[in-house]
Amino acid sequence: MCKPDHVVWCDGSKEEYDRMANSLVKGGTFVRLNDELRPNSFYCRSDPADVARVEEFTFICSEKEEDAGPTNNWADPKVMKEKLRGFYDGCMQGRTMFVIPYSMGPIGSPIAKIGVELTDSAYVVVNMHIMARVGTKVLEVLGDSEDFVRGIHSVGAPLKESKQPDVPWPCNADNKYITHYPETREIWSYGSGYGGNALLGKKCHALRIASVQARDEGWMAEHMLILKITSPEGEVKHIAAAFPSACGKTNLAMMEPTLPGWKVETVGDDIAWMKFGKDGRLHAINPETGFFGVAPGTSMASNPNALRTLHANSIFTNCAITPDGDIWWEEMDGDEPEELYDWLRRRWTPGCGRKASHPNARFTTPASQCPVIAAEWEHPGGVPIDAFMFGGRRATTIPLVTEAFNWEHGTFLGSVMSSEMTAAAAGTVGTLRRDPMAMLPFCGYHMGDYFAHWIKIGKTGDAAKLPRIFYVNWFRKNEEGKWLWPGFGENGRVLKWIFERCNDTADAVETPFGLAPEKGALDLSGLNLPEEDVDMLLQADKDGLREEISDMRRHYAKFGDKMPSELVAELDALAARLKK
Ligand code: TSX
Ligand code: MN
Repeated sequence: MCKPDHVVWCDGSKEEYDRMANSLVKGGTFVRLNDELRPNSFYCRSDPADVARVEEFTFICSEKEEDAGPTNNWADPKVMKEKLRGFYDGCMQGRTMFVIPYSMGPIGSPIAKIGVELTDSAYVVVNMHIMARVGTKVLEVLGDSEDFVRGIHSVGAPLKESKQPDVPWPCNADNKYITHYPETREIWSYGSGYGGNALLGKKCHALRIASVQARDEGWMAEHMLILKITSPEGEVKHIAAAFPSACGKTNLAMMEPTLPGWKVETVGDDIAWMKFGKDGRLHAINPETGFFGVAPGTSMASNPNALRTLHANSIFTNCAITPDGDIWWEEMDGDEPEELYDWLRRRWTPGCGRKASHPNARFTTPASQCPVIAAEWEHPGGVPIDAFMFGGRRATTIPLVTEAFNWEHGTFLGSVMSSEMTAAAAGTVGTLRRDPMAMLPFCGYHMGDYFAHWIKIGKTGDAAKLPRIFYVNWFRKNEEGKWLWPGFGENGRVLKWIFERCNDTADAVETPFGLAPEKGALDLSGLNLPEEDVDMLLQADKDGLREEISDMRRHYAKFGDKMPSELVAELDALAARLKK
């Protein structure tokens, strides 16, 4: 169908990576960075028409429209495939089709899953080398099994004339389709070479298709970081946490706690796959092997361990490049360089009035290079999860930390999760966007059925062994618009309270929203926060919440009769508690 000139089976070797990176340099897609400053690393600029995931062209093509639900675009699978076959016909002419067998999760892990991505993008191949386990070793484990996700990807830019020159970033500016077929576990992607549109193991497989598999098979595929926390006494717990974009998920996954003796280590920064173990607890793996992180804003202040991770062997897309051949982005440490070239290849100087890097510029970097990667991050059985955290960016109303009364209440808190929009997303800055469990763009089926799956997991599990659920908000402000919470490494104080709640050694008081730290239970030693700031920070604003009930009801109404009665009851109970 695609009519490539060549077909190459990727073996996943270092030689393959080096060969393909070099060919990308030769073709003008990559620039090799200064080997003294950024060893074995590459700089890449995309087409300006291909810079982010395209949610309006992302489809869940389930047999029945109802199964995609109101939060996904739906198209009939037969109709969509027919249309795409038209696009795919000859789409790889003049190009090579690469066959990438990959494993999401440690190869052979009982929680891992295999996929095969066909792609005509060498950029995808080298990024997949960093982000997933790829190559022959995956095929050996797969053997004759038919149990793998089938993915096809094309940038949609055939080279029709035999000597037609290629461009640095081929893509199809007019037609982009990111399509998922949950029943047949297929992904068909066309027209974009960027991130989640093209690296099919990540959002397409590990979240959209896997969420459907998880529902069918009784496990969980969640948009969550996984961190390991160790107390000064050496006791270990694991926390999985879901946040919408622009809340600093990667920063939290790698943070350096300021409280003496406490240690945070990283298991994953984006996706968690969880299954019940023989011990009755939920065990999580990070299905990925790399971090595909937003570059601008990543600094020694916000995330020192990310910067230490990407010191070498990394790919940088759509940031800026310095005259001496290193990368740069906004808020990176040190002075602004006197001169650089921006992501659009233009000369850039400080104060010129433009951003040097695209707001969605990315680094692709190996997780194994993270100085705080947890020793057990590749454990095939995963890590036992003690707590879930949900959170969002809220200047008002929502307190710093709340513990849910129980699993169903925690599921409720996750289902109404909300964030104020930042400039990055379309829409008015400051408006509330509800993003249940941070899965809005990533759930491969009806969100009401997804909520029901969460409720079912709660009924399957033994209440004493299920993760406790917490809701956090690092972003509360006072009336003058000043941050009430220092955030970043100081968030370790919140993690400490969560840790101690899991051991029943920290006190809490009941509030209408959930359980709040009792006065003195949250370790604020040495912070010198004004008492009135602390009071405001730890309190849910009852009036604000009361005003939000109708918005929550409208949010639930979208899911119609798929909405589990348990969650409607939780919303009614919250409304009743707020009336008192
Ligand atoms: O990532 C963030 N985290 C989590 C860190 C582990 N950010 C950055 C968000 C954008 C991606 C935060 N921003 C956090 C936070 O906890 N908190 C804030 C808000 C904030 C910003 C600056 C300060 C304080 C709070 N600076 C000073 O108080 C000096
Ligand atoms: Mn993500």
